[in-house]
Amino acid sequence: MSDKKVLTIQDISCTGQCSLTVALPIISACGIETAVIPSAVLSNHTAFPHFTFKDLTNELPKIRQSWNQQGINFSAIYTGYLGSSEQIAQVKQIMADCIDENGLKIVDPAMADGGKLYTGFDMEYVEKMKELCLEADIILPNITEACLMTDTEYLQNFDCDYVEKLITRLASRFSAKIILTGVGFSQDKTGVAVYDGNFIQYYQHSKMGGGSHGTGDVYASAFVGAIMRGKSLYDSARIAADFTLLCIKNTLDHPNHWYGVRFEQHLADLIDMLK
Ligand code: PXL
Repeated sequence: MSDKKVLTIQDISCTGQCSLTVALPIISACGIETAVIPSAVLSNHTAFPHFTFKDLTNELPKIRQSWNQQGINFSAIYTGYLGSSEQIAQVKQIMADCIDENGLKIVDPAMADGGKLYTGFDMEYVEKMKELCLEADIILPNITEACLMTDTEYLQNFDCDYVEKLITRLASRFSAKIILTGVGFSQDKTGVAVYDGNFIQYYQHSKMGGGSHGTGDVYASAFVGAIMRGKSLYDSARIAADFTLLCIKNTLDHPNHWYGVRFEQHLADLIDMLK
């Protein structure tokens, strides 16, 4: 197996099954060495009624300088939820200084869902996130994030024309390949639209539940694991969707488990999907 190394930069929500606590186990399970920089430490994610928040922006330049002195670099850098708009400049610097030549830059602009920004984010953060996406090789916005990044009205129900408009607008601003998530054209279907720079391909599957917290992070992490294992853009998007769906199904009968998805029992299935 390869000796590729991924660095992922996102928060540690100490409990709540999102960001680093799903990225680290999922990418590692894919057989890929995974390093982390925590962007912030929270007691739990921000969909809980209360949370603590410690921004770690000041640590980022120190970590970068230490790695630069020691020649520590990564084959890919994958970013998710970041601590503040000020932090994004530091993340750009890490992307420039700590990546191998031809390393892959993957940005999940994790900042919004269901038509709304997550608690704590504002339009200044959106503007900075757009700057980070300019650096990326692959971006994985959901529909809400794509709307915010392209000044497009958010629609809950939409058709193919709307999705193509969103992708065209994203492609005119960003040179990255695009995995647009949460793309479903009927009540009981969802999926992704994959734009490789030339064509759009869709992957649709059944929709389970009314949307669960942390599934964007589960999806992006499985995608990163698959692409690092040499799967194509479309196959990685499909495998990540199939894995996320299994995790959601595994959580539906557990109403107290509203805060995340029970992904752990399906890591073995993900490993199988990569064979
Ligand atoms: O899953 C996205 C996410 C990550 N990290 C934190 C969050 C959220 C979504 O609400 O609050 C802290």
